[in-house]
Amino acid sequence: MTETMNNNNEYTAENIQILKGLEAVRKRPAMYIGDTTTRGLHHLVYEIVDNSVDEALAGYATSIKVKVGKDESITVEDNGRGIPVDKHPQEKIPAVEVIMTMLHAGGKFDKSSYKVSGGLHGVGASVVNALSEWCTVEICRDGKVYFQSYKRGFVDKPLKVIGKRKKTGTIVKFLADNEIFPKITYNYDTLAQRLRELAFLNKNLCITLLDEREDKRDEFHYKGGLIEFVNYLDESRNPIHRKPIYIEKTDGDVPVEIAMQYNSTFTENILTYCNNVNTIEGGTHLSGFKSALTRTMNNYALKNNLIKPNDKITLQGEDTREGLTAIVSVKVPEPQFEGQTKTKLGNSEIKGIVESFLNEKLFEYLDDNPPTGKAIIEKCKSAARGREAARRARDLTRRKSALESGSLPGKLADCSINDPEHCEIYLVEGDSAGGSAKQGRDRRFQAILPLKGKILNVEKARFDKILTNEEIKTIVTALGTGIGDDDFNVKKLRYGKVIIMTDADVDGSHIRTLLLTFFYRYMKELFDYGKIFIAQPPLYRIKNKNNITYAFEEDEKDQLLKRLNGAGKIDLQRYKGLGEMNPDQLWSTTMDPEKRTIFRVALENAAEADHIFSTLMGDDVEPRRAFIEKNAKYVKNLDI
Ligand code: 28F
Repeated sequence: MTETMNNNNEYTAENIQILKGLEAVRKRPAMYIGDTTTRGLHHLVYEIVDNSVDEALAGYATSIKVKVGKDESITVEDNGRGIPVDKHPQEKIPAVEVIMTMLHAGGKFDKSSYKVSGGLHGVGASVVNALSEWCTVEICRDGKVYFQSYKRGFVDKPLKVIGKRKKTGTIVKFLADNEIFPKITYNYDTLAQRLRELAFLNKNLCITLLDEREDKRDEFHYKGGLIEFVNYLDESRNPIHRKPIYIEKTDGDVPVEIAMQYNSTFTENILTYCNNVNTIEGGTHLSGFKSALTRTMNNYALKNNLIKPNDKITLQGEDTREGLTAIVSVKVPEPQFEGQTKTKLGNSEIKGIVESFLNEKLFEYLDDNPPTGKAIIEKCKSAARGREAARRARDLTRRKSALESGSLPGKLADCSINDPEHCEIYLVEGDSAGGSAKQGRDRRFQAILPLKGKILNVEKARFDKILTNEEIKTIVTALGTGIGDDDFNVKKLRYGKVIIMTDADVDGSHIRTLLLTFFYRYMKELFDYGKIFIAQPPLYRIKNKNNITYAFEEDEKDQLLKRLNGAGKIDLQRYKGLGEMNPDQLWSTTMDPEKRTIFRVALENAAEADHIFSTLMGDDVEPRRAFIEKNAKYVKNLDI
C-alpha cells in the first residue's frame, strides 16, 4: 500500500477505500463467498474462472486452463485480451491493480456485456485476492508480459514488465489463506463438475482441469453445447425421439438457448441457467418455458388431431414435463437474482421473451418433425392418464387418511418429544436391527422405523405406483411432509433429522441408494434443508482382555491391531449387519449423539446429482457399470 500514497506521504481516498474493502472481506468472508468451508474454498476458483468465462462471452477467450498445484495453489489461465494495464483515470494506478484490490471494481462490465453475476457470483477477483495468502497476476498484452503480486489482498510490488510475448491472455495464481480457511483441500470432482457444466453452457470454450497432486487431467469441450448436455444427463435413459430438440435465439439483447428431450422415465429434469449461474430456485425464464411448453403441446395435439375435442383431455403442465430433460440458458445484461440462495431469476421481462420464443419455435419444430411430435404427444397423453390414476389413488389414500395427517404406521416406534427440532427418526434396514434400535434408543427423542427390505425404485415407477406402495406410504406418513410437488411441505417434517441406517453390505447400500433416490425425486428440499443423514455403524469389534473397541473404517482397524499386537489375545469380529449388535452396542456405537458419526447428505451440483441417480437407478446397465467401475475405488466399507 505504501507506494500508492501521494507525494506528501498521506493516505489518499482510494487507499482508504481499498483498506476498508479488504478489511471488510477478511472480517466477514462468508458475506462474499457464502462460507469458509470447502464450499466457499471452491467458490474462490469459480470467481476467477467466471472472469475468464466473461472474457469468452465477450468473444475473446476460447480456452481456460485450471490447475491445482501440489501445494493446493490454484492457477487459472485464459487466452483473452489480457486485463488492461493502463493507468486508471481516477485511481492513477493500473486498471489491473484496481480490479485486483478494489471491491466491486467499477466498470468491469457495462450494460452490453454479460457479467456472470449472481448473489455470491461476480464479487470479483479482489475478494479472492483478499482471501489468499498470496496471489499473482500475469498479463500478456501489447506484446509484453506484465506481472504483479499481492499478499492477503495488499500490493506486494508494483506492476512490472517481465518479458515479451506475442499472444494475449491472463493468468491468475493464488493460494487460499489458512487464516481464513480451516481446511485447504480441493475436491477434483467438485471442480470438474462445475467446469464440465460451464463447457456445456459455452460451446466455444475449451476448459481443461489439471491436478498436479494426483496427476489427473480432464478436458471439457462440447461443440454441441446444450445438445451434448442433454445427451450427458440422459446417457442412462431411453429417449422417445431420435435427437434432442434444440432452439436458440441470438437476436435482441437476451440470447436464449433451449435443448430438450423426452425419455421413457417419469421424472422431470429441467435445469435453468442465467449467465451460467444454475438458477436452482427457477424464476421467470423457467415460468416462461413451462407456460409455452404446455400451451404449445396442447395446440399441436389439437391441430394434428392427436387429441380430439371430445377426448375431454387437456394436457396439464406436469403432463408435458413427465420424462422431460431440458436445459434453459439465458444471458441477461442486468440480471436480478432473488431467493434464499440468490438463484432465482427475477427479471419479469424474461418470462415473455422465453415464452413467445418457445411458443413459436417449438411449434415449428414439431410441425417439421411429425414423428417426434406424435411420440411426444403420446407420452403427454399417457402422463395425463397416469396423473388421473394418481389423483384417484391419492383420493383413495386421503380418504383412508393414511398418507397425510392420519394414523401413524404401526411399525413406527415414535419418540415422546414432538418438537421436530429436537427429535430424529432412524430408517432401519430389517426387523431384527429395527428391534435392537427400538430397545437401544433414547425414546425421548429417537423414533425408529424398520424398513422391510428393498423399497420401490422410483426412478422407474410412475407417481400413481409410488403413491400406492406400502413402504413408501409408511415413510411418507411417518415423516408427515406429504409427497410430490403439490402436497410436499418440508415445514411439516416431524423430525429434525432423517437418519438412514443400513448394513454395510451390498444390500444395505442398495437400500440406502433407493431411499436417497426416492428423497431426491419426491422430497428434494429435504436435502436443501440438510435433513438427510447416513448413520455409520462400526465395521469391527476388537476385544483385547476386557476392553472392547470399535473400528469404523478398514485402516482404523489396522491401526488398532497394530497398536494392540503383543498385548495378548485379540478377538476380532467383522460385523456383517446391524442385527449382530445387541441394543446397547448399537446405541453406544451408532446412535448415541455423544459418540456416533452421522454424515449429512448434501447435493453440490444439481445436474450431477440427477446424472448420478439416473445412472445408478435408471434403465441402462452399461452407463451404471462404467460409473461403478470408475467410482468403486472411492467406496469404503462395502462388504461384497
Ligand atoms: C484467469 C482470470 O480475469 N481474464 C480477464 C479481461 C479482459 C478485459 C477486462 C478482464 C475493462 C476495462 C475494466 C481487455 N481488453 N482471467 C481473467 N480478461 N477484464 S478479466 O477488462 C476489465 C474492464 O477495465 C478487457 C479490453 N476490454 C476488456
